[in-house]
Amino acid sequence: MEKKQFPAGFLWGGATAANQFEGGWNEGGKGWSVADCARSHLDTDVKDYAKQNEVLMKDVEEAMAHPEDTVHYPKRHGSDFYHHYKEDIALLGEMGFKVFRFSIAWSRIYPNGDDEKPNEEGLKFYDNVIAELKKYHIEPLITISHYEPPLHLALEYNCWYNRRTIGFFMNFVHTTVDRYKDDVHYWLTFNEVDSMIRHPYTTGGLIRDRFKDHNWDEVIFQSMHHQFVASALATKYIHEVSDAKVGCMLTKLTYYPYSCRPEDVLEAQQRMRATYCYSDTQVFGEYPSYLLARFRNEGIELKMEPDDLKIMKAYPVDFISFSYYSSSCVAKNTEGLQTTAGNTVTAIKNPYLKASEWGWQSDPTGLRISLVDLYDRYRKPLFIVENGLGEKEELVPDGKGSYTVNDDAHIAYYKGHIKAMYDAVHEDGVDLMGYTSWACIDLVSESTKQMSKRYGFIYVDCDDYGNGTYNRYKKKSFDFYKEVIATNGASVLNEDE
Ligand code: BGP
Repeated sequence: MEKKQFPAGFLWGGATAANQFEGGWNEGGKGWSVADCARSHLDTDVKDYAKQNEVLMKDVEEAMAHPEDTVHYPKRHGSDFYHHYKEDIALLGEMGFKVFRFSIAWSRIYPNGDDEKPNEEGLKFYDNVIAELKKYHIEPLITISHYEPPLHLALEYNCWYNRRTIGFFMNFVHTTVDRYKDDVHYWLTFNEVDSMIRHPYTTGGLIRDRFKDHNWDEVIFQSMHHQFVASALATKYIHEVSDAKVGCMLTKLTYYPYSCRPEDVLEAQQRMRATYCYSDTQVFGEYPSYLLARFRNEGIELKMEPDDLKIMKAYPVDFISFSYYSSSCVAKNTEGLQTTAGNTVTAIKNPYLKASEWGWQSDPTGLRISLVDLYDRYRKPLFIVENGLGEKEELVPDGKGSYTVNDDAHIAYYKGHIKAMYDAVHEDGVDLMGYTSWACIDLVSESTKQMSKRYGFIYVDCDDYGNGTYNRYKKKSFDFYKEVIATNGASVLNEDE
């Protein structure tokens, strides 16, 4: 029988984001970003997302008053990629990565966001990163904005709520695209564009109590509207100056009805649409009718310039990228039902799935369902740019004078998801460009700001308080993934035959 494997040219790799990975937060001329003021939640329930995502002015002032504090603001140190990039990329090269997803810290290039000129030292850092990637024939996949707006834009302009931020963002886009266009073939405009709703501070630079007199939902959708226009303008520019492909990036929240009661099925359908409305807007280039209905019914009035809708229509994305970690259930009547956390959401627990320590329920079949749904809906290539499992781990001697982690749970998670995506490609005819696991190297978690929620193939010796050597160690999954890439998936897909 013919060996199963992924189509030739499948882009295997891993993903990171500057705000959680890069560190060097006050070096090389970098300015403050909103992420540098994101406080860790070591003292609260890590499953209680609602409280964690509301950032007030006093929180930002407190953070700014303590520029030396990297304990409570762990994104300031991240995994210190800023000083380890050569070593890290060499390890990715050793694993045979075809693609590496990372983001460019906006405040490293424009320290305040509204500066006249870019920071040359910041640009040089990414020149170096890209040069290293080239050495190992690794394609860069760049997220232009991943939770990193310059803090100054939040304080001076209310960031994405203010239309002027489109212009500031486009300066950043012009500078980075001009600089790196010869070496970059894949760009994503905004990470999880929908996350404005769940963490408006990190995504949109929106500080809750600066909008006391406003309709908060209107603030969020207005800010998102500015991002939709900015994304279309960025796509236009990238297409004008290069052959690169541009993708949107969606948090793929997959909901099942808790029962076959029609009301539960309807509830699940509504929730799924509430997720799809963002990719619908970026792929079809227009607001879907059901989102417009919501605006109408809730009295949300967006301020638009005459050409906004034309711009959105004229420059939709080329492909759809998304994150997928787990699935959840929903019911019309939730009384007496157990809940659990997912990626910045809380929903009904699925009795058939196992949850991680953070409550996220692993569900490889849900990935196949998600791929099929997205492809049927859009008929454009898909790219899984985040998928992984956060686990607590321990370093143990590797018997060769160094250390390792026996991360069997990661390996099991990847096996299940790789098989599911193969079925989606092979059986269901989905056009899938590639797969970048989250995160290929341990980094600070977004939702809880913990280092101990470890995703990587590579362990970073640093704890939740920032203590450690920041040395890198290969986990057991390092060789596993190396083999997956070398065999284009065959090592997993044929293991039972
Ligand atoms: C996605 C984000 C990432 C990320 C990941 C895992 O939503 O794009 O930035 O970190 O989820 O979430 P967490 O870090 O909270 O475990």
